Amino acid sequence: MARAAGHERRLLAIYTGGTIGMRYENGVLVPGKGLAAALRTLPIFHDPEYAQAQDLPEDTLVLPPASSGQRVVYTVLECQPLYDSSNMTIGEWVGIAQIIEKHYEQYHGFVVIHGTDTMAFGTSVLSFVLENLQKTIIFTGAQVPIHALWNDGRENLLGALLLAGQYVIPEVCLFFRNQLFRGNRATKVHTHQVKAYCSPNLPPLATVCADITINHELVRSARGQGRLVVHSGVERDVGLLRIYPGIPAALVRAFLQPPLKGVVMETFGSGNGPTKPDLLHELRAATERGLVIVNCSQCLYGTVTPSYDTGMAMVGVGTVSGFDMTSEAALAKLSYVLGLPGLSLDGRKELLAKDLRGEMTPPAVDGLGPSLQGSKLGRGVAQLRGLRQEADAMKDTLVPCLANAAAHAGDLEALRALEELGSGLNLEDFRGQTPLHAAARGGHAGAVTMLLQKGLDVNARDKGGLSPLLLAVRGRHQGVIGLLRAAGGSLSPQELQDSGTELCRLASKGDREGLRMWWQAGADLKQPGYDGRSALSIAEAAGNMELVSFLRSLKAGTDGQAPVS
Ligand code: ASN
Repeated sequence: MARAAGHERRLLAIYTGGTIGMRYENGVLVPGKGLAAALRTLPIFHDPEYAQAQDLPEDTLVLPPASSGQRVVYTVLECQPLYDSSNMTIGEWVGIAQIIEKHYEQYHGFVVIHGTDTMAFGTSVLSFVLENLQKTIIFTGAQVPIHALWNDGRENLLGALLLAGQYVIPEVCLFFRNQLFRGNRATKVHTHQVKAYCSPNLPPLATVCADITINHELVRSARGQGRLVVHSGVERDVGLLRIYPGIPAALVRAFLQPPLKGVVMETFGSGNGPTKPDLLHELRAATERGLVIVNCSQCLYGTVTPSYDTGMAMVGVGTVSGFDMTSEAALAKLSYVLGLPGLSLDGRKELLAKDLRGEMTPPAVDGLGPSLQGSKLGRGVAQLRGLRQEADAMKDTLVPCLANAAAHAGDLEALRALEELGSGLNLEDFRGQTPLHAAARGGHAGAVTMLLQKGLDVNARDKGGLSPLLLAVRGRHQGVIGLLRAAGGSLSPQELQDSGTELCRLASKGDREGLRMWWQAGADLKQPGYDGRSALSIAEAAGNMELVSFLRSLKAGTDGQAPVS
């Protein structure tokens, strides 16, 4: 997760319908057009002066400045038709994913304004069909229309816009009543209270109160370096079956008939079901002819564990454990996995048992595969596979940190060895720092040159918005600063803006070398500090004439900035 850098952040707000924009017709609520026009009249949603000065188009609104001074500019795309989300299907959610794909490069993030009834199905579907997501997507809506005098829509929409505008949380999220949830972990739990959503098995990714608190360790880092991929070919013949006491086998048989290809079965407690032979016979017959059954619990909290005979029976008939997934997530995952081309049935079951998008918490050690639980040999194979998965996961976690340690130490040999492991060097550690950040921080010109040659982004920003160039300035690594500048490195507007106070501090200490580093990195030495004074005025006030003439000499012939060598 990163605090987003840049003065202006552009969002696309996709309005699909839902109570938030609804109006009464014949005494009942129906979707209402013209949400952007309504928002335009509300000062918390639109600053007309800024919009006019920037000549923003009619469909584009801008929030008043945030405390950071950042502007969130958002374009409202009103879908046609607008839906009560009870009428939405997987087709509409894939459609939203395709809208995001079409506009992906134009915007920093996306807000999806949606009805609450099926929002968790929508967020779950998008979480699977979007692969290599690098930007924030936040669904939100309301229990009371935004047009009502008192409503929850304003707060929810404002929070979603601020979070999507100011933070890079590369996940499909759901924001409701001050809490940002991972979309495939959330579920609607109240028909009309404004605290309509909860995330039973994963704490919120962020909470918005007096301050925004991000739960950093929960936010998944961006996966893959490639382009966004939208998996539109989802399987629609999937279903949800809730087991109830005494459910007749004949009813289950009727439900499991073709063309159904996958079923999420909601069982009791920790995944237990009735062990009536005729019912088990129907379930087994279905899995044996290739129907995929995912076993989820009817309980909101906790996970599926076969600790009872009645739970083991569900394993025995060939179901796949849904662990602690919500039914919404399980159904969306089933559609996604069954829609992937070219996989065997066992391959699909294996994917279903894996955590793909943070949707579930499989057991840490004995992650037994779905189709390998019957025999001793099968369990051995599953454990071996679990070890391999763990090793892969460990590699994914360790390699970026090792690469950064090697780059920081200037150890080219270690960097080459890590590159040969196959993940390349274009990696980010838990702080969002690339090996180029680390090499710049360590001041190793050789490592910097190598990493630039390997194509690492000279202007990559870490989760705090810092560039390799800024780290080189802080470390006073003159040679590295020159290399980064020559490769197109520049300080971000935020870094430049923040430099004023640091320049004044250096001037007050008479630190010529420190000032030279900033100048070399392209900072404007006239940049005022927090009290409006510049480094020069501080040097003058201190009577440090040597520093004054030094600062004047640096400025000569330029506008205060160093030329790029
Ligand atoms: N029926 C509405 C919908 O899902 C409920 C809401 O948005 N609060 O579209």
